[in-house]
Amino acid sequence: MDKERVAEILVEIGTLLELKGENPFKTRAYLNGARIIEGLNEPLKKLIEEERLGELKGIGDALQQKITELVTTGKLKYYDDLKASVPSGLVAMLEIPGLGPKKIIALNKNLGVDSVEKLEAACKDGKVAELDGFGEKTQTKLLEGIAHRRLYAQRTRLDDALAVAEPVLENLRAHSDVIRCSTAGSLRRWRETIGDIDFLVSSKQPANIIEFFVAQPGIISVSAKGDTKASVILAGGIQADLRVVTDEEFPFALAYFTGSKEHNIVMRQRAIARGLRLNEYGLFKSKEETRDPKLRVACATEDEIYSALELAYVPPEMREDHGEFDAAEKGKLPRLLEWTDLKGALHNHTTWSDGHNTLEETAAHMEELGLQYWAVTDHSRAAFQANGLDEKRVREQIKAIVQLNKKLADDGLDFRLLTGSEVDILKDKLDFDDDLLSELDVVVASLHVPANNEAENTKRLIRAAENKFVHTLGHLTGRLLLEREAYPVNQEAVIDACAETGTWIELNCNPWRMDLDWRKWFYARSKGVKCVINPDAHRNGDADYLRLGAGVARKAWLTKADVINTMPMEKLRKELAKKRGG
Ligand code: DGT
Ligand code: CA
Ligand code: CA
Ligand code: ZN
Repeated sequence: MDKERVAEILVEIGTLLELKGENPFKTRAYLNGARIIEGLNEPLKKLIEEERLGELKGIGDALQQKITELVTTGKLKYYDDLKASVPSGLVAMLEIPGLGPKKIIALNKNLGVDSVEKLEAACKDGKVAELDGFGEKTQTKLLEGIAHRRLYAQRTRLDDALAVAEPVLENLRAHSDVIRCSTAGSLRRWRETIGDIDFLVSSKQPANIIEFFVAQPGIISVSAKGDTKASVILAGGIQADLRVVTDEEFPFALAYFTGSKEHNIVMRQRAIARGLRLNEYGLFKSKEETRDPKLRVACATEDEIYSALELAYVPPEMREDHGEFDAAEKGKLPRLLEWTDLKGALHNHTTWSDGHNTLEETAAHMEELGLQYWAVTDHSRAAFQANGLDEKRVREQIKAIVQLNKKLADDGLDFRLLTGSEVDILKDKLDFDDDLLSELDVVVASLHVPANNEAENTKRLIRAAENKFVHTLGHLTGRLLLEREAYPVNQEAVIDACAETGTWIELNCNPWRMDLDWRKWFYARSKGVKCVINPDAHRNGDADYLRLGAGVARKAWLTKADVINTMPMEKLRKELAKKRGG
């Protein structure tokens, strides 16, 4: 490890200590130490070997030992532990202009703010302005800073990307010069985060399409504009690329720009193996790179390109070179779940804890959507910051739901709410005892306050899975996309335990989470673990996340039979009873 990296880590330690509210002298020692190491004019390694680190003024015993560990082992346990002990949301807040550790601590202490998102909400509610040392002006500046940071952030969550892409796609589709159009790239492949949005259009009038595209509402700036290509920055700071091709080229361009790059590489190799050439302009009867239309193998659709390469059609979500070629060659691609297969959801919140809609509003909305059931799994007692329910309130809620269901039945409706809880997994037990859990239709168990220790978290989750009243684990890794990493956990071990105990695993399709990750579902499926796609809804509009979740489930190769909440009500009730021995 070179001295620059060592210095960087020392600075980071100083900042983390500051965020923890440690004594300023300790913090300063690390910053000083970093400066000294950076300014060395002999090799750090030599100093350590000759045990002369201690001779440097300003490098005390503790620093000496840490620098030695870093340089000799390439790691520092103290640093790893420290990093794990500070919420990454607090660290992320450092990136906002005008926010230093002191202010972040004040925000955290007084308003419970521990992420950029919560800070934004607090600013919008006017709560930050009321704090000592902040004021109206600071609050406005922070909001600007947050917007700015978002504008230039590297990737965007799927929900945000879809929200800006779909209206543009609709407008393109309605344009009279557009023959065919589609999104492409990671968005069409339904990745959980998107780098830039790709649009593809076929037309005989590319210039008209380009002009129309760069004049779309919500475009902040135009970064490039050519005869058949344009790039723009959309609201929210997302970049979007448009390409206009001829209609003969369209299927080839669509396949190419949908990617993934890894998938394309294998496609191209298959073409070469058959004496052909594949690129964004076509599949050509040629051994050389070409775009000569006379040599093109006519394919009207992507489907025909796959056929020409002796493959079954691979849905865009599967194009990640995750085994799709092997399956497509053998005609063994699974028939993927469709989002309209989903009949309800088993993890949701209402005003009884931290949700925004009442039981009545929730039931009315979900019934209107054509769903059959919706489990109300408000937080348990330990989640006091989310207004978790104690036993008494859970039992009151059960009564309220039973009553509401009776009313639904009297009105001749088939839709039902299910009773439930998102019970916290505590250090050595669940937040509720089995008696109460046994009274609930649906029990989701979630780890909201994880340890900094993989074995410990793994043990807690396995213990939850072993409880026969727990139907499913909630958001297994606790990650928040683009904001917070997963807590340390042995996912395979937890999946194994779920397989053994008949516990389902949630694909939490709240777009911040998408947890369990689609890549891990390959293992879960191989173990026969069933999936529940849950929006973790906190307001009625969150039911829309089911569509996002189904897309991500398709990336995981999940079929209707793999997903519990595709079952109609009566079958679901039987499944819910199974683990309990019913
Ligand atoms: P993103 O934007 O980072 O979320 O991911 P993509 O997959 O949308 O990547 P992007 O926008 O850079 O390119 C769109 C597609 O174009 C990509 O999925 C595959 C294709 N593509 C781009 N560059 C290359 C390349 O160098 N080789 C190959 N084979 N394909 C490429
Ligand atoms: Ca892209
Ligand atoms: Ca792109
Ligand atoms: Zn939760």
